[in-house]
Amino acid sequence: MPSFPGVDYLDIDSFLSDEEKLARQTARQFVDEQLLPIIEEYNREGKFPLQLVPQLGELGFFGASLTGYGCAGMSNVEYGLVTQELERGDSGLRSFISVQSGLVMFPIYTFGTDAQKDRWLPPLQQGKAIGCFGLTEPQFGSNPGGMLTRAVKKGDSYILNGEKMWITNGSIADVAVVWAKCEDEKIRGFLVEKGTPGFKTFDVHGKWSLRASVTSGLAMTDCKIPAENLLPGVVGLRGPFECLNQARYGIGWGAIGAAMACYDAALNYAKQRKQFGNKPIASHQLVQEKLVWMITEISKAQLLALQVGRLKDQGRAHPSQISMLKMNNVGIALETARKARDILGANGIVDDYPIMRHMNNLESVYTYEGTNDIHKLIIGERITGVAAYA
Ligand code: TGC
Ligand code: FAD
Repeated sequence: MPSFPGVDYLDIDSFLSDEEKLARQTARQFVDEQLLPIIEEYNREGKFPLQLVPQLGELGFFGASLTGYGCAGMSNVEYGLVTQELERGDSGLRSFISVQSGLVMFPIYTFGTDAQKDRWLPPLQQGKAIGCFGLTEPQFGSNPGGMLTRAVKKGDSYILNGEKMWITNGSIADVAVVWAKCEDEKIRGFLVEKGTPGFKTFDVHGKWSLRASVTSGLAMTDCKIPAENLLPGVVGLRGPFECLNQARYGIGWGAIGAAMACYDAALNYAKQRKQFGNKPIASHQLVQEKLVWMITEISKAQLLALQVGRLKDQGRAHPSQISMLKMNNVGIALETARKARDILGANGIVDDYPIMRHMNNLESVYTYEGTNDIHKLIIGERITGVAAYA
């Protein structure tokens, strides 16, 4: 299969360094050679392609922007370009990387003890261990501050009780980063290992979205973990939110990849498909208008991602700027997928083409890591000074 040529209407490549283009090319080749030949089958069967995980580790994609512990030390822009390519393949694969990197390795790296880092970061980086992140609960999604999960200190242990829901990688994870309220009503993070008595997982079935990704519930019933499994470096909701900044950033780039895949499929189709005589549908103004909307929004999304990435590399990205990146880019990717599906007519609904899979995936991406509307409210609070959540 020839390598994907990319989508670069504004010559944004001229702003990228050779290292950045190399990181993107590595991920592009991996997706073209390893993921695309199998993804429709895995999506149809509702399975995650677990066999790809060690290779993703070897390529340095786990914890890519961290340093030490075998991590690649990529810049944020390099990491973003990697997630863009991975999500061009499938949002499920990018989800796996986002969770492993931004939601599991990042909190251990940033808030963990040396012993926790030594124990978990090398195998997580290599893909020999898998992690998950438990913040959302059945009754608390957009407002995790209301969580019911409790951690009570008893001697040299913590006893955890509660339920987490919609947890990516939950049942395949060796370690779960679980956020729970302590007796002082403050939220803290804990490492819960697979197999701990009182810790159970169950998978969510019947998903029409992110079918090639594992989504689970976590149930903790008098689940006793050693006190040294507390992440000591942070207290309060700031802890999980700092992790979300990392993952939301990768999603903002990743969504461009899904949009690129849909645009590319629609453009190629429109140039081949003929109706009303011998002219391809690409020659009609209404079809061109849709393609023009897509390439314009993809180009704007690329500029937004690159600017937030450059700010992040300088340590200057504000969380609300990352919210704009996630909100805008997932929104335009979903709309791109819908317009692309339209251009393919009936062919748009079958998995001979990637469009409907991306469209369905993007419905989850639109909701997780802060819904589209929650990000509007975050930006609204930043510009007006008034929080409008409650
Ligand atoms: P609020 O009172 O505003 O803040 C509490 C504390 O947190 C601080 N903070 C942040 N710190 C760093 N980064 C951010 N983005 C932060 N946002 C807030 C804040 O300064 C405060 O600190 P302190 O020290 O004063 O205590 O919190 P709130 O309860 O009013 O909530 C605000 C709101 C709605 C924006 C927030 O709750 C929110 O973002 N909700 C969305 C929930 C969400 O995104 N959940 C995601 C779950 S994980 C997931 O979906 C993974 S998908 C995985 C995959 O890719 O497959
Ligand atoms: P709700 O919060 O109930 O929102 C429902 C609707 O109400 C939305 O439209 C929302 O925008 C709107 N709404 C809510 N509050 C307001 C308000 N104040 N003003 C205006 N509108 C509002 N969570 C994890 O912790 N870890 C994971 O790994 C993880 N993976 C996920 C994987 C998948 C496939 C999915 C679908 C979800 C995952 N989540 C995960 C959960 C995800 O973060 C939540 O679904 C998300 O935060 C929204 O919560 P909710 O589904 O409870 O929706």
